[in-house]
Amino acid sequence: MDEKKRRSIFNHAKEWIYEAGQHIRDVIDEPLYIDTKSNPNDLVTQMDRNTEKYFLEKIKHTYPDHRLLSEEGFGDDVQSLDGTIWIVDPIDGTMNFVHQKRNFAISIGIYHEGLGEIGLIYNVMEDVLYTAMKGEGAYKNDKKLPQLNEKLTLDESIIVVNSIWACENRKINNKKIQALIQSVRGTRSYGSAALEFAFIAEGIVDGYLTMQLSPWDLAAGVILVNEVGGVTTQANGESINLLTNTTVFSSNAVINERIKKDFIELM
Ligand code: 2AM
Ligand code: CA
Ligand code: CA
Ligand code: CA
Repeated sequence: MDEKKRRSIFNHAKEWIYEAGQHIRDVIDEPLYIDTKSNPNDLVTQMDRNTEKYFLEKIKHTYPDHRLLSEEGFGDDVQSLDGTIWIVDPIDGTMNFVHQKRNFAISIGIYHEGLGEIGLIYNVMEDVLYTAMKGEGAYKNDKKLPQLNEKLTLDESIIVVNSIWACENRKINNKKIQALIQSVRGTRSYGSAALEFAFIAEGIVDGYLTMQLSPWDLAAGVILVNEVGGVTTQANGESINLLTNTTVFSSNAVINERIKKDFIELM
């Protein structure tokens, strides 16, 4: 994708993400209609659906040849990475949205022929927008983020983990995770994968290990992390497939190999 095209798509995405976020803030105290999906803790609200429909309408109107891959099912049935694809999570951190009315984000990753071109992650209630374009670095509210700390050591690192260490047919060696938790300075869990990637890019946490994410959870985040010199792979080190659910380990490059080698064992 040429630079002018990328810039123009970026400007639209930025305008729309701000508008969608403004709307969510405007109606944040109105009643929520909460449904559950795969299990009683897997929540969705009318705001997830309405926000996704908003992006669908904007994208299809402005870019009829672009496709949308998104969580709540209003987008396209995307089976390949051909062409330009918007990978959108209308609300990432729905449980936070429902319970806390904060700590959730809108995430947009835009890929062209399988390559990450544009990433935007909007922390809606804090009005903080993280953005990145391929080869141009990452930004927080238009301020360029520095490259990640090249002198970071494991014992000075903060790692994002959550409490789910098994899913479907994947399990992790819990003993090694305990050893990892004891080897780092601290752990955190924010409940929004998109924000967790953005926080790595910002350098306020140093890694994120999780057993199951979907394409819309990570599409923008991997672009942001990449632009500041971080590394994102599956937990076993293989590259991420943008069309399937996946394990993820994303971190500052300095601690990446060591953690994968010494602490992550899938069984
Ligand atoms: P969501 O809020 O858009 O569903 C919670 O730790 C984070 O993991 C959120 O970013 C959440 O996205 C994501 N997630 C991915 N798969 C999930 C699942 N099966 N159940 C709950 N959260 C999931
Ligand atoms: Ca969800
Ligand atoms: Ca999500
Ligand atoms: Ca979501």
